[in-house]
Amino acid sequence: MSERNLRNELERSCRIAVLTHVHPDGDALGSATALVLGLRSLGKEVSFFTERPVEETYRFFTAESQLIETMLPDIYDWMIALDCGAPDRLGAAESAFLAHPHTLVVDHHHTNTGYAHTNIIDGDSASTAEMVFDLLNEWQIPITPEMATALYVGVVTDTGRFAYSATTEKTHQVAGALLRLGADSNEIHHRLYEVTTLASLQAKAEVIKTLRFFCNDRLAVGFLPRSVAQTIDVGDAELDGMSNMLRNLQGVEVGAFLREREDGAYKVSLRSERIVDVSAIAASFMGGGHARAAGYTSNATLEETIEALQKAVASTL
Ligand SMILES: [Mn+2]
Repeated sequence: MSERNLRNELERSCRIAVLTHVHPDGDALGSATALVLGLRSLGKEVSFFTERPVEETYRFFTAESQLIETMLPDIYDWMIALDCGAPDRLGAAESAFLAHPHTLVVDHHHTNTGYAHTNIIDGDSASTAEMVFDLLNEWQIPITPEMATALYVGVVTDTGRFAYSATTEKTHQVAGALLRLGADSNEIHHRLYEVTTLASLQAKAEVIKTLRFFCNDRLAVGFLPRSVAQTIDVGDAELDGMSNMLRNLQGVEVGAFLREREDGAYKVSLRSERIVDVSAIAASFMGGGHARAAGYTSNATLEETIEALQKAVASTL
């Protein structure tokens, strides 16, 4: 379906559900917020669903979200998934999405196989927010300052502040257009990168205590136990920069941050400097992501998880 026909289809629909991946990041929430507000400006009844309440860090720009438990898939004419590389990343909404007759995916994960009826996938795009920016323009939906702010958050977070290799000339052009449309980059940077919490600082201290090196010190692994996370009450968004912090150590190629989840499994977040394709490593453990930033979940023990990771990284160095 062409993007214009798609707009006509959406134009004819009344109720639209917008979804994104579990543990939504800045790009997921930014692109979803802009699309939700844009479709609402067309008079559509648009609901935005997340599995858990949006984290404090991101609340300054997000549209109000509802929890997936309240979702009644039958009442929606369309279901749209943004920034979600695979259907299982939709969490509790996966089966409803796959069963729905009118679904759209907009995503930039190059591992996305196109699990919706209509798929707009661009593995070269630095963020889903850039793609939503293009779609809103294509559909001639005006971008308000609120929407520009949300999209700018998506662009700036998914490019690591315009630093990752996926950042292109176009990324900067989109960012420039968003500033012109009312995004306040100083305020956004302040909210995202300067304001920190005591919990985040304490989590860093804990992770530094666990730090271990492998592969001739090219792999740095840090770990946060569940008991500690609970004690300091730290959220996912507050742990966002942890694998970057490890990767940024001099001489380190891969930074790996392991967080013990409530169910005892380990969420492994990987960042690489410039050689190792961490999306390939994540994919070998049923995860996904990008060449420089990827992740997966491990159900093995901590030591088994680290050993398997160490072997996978060693084979690519
Ligand atoms: Mn993204």
